[in-house]
Amino acid sequence: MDIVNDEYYMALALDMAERAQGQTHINPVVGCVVVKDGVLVGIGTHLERGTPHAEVHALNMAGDKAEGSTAYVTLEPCSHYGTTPPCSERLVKEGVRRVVVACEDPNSQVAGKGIAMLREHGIEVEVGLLKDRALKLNDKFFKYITTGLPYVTLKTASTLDGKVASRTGDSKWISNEAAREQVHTLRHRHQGIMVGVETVIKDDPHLTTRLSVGGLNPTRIVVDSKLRTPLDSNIVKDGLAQTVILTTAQIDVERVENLKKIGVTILICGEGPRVDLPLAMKKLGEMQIGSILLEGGGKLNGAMLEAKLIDRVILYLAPKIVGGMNSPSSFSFEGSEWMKDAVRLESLEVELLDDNVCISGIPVWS
Ligand code: AOF
Ligand code: ZN
Repeated sequence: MDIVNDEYYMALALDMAERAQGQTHINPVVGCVVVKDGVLVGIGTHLERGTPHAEVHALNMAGDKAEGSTAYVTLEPCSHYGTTPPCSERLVKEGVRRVVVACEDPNSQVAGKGIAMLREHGIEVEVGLLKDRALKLNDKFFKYITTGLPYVTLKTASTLDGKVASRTGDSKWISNEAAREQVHTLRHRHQGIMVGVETVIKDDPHLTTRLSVGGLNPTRIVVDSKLRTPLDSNIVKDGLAQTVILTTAQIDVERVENLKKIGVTILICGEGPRVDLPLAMKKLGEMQIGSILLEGGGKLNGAMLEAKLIDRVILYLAPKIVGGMNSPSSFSFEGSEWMKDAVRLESLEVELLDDNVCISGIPVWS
């Protein structure tokens, strides 16, 4: 049985925030719980950018009971006038006695100022309860708000020998249903989904989110230096989400116009011959794409890895060995000369999904 204490209530606030992942655009996910004399009197979650913050929902629910209460918040309450007035001010106004915060907000407009404001008004503030969980929950927000660059998750599904197709190119299916459902959850939780043009030509995917409960479709991003994306491909004509093509200055003007006419956004990323990937990330960040799920193919995975543009790697491994001297693999690049120079993953997590294994970690750059 759970024991009712600070951690119990903070865990509830984190649980609520966790469920809203993917729907807050470039904003963080935040949960807030208000407790008065050991009784839950208000709960709230930030649901969508431009709508009230978590604290506002919870305090509205608590009403008069907020006075003398404890508020548990997964992220430092804001101190700035953004789309909404500052939450710190509201907590003061409602007469909250104590605020427990899981982690600070690195947004330079806030960054400690929210906590300071609360303390200045005599509110008791404790910071750091379940901090690690809170930090992981908003890893995408933290990267974007501090660098202006999207957080990139590389996802790949392969056989045990690292192949993403057989020697004849057959790839349906490598991973099992549970793994494929997780991938759609990942799509829902990222603002963009990125693939190489070869994938578009070969598979003609929609790159949409297909979960049993629906979900948000990410912006489709294609790395296509020579603008070979077919005008009749699904991502161009299905109208299910925005499509952005990353290309170079070495392209045919008429083709650009044709694609623009049907609603595709074209971003010129360098003089060529290849797409300048660091520049592409900068431009996507400027478009307020704060997170990207990279879904291959192997060459693009390799290039993104070599450019050190990956923040998390998620590998789904199926218990199969397919072989093939030239069969495509998850990572296809020149590679390092020495094993000591291999890209290592840290903070490793391993999950068993029926007979598939999911290995996830954060790359360490040497
Ligand atoms: C909070 N509680 O629930 C959230 C916070 O554009 P705005 O006005 O929504 O402001 C967004 C910024 O506010 C965001 O970058 C982050 O620093 C903070 N988000 N703060 O106290 C919340 N979502
Ligand atoms: Zn706020």
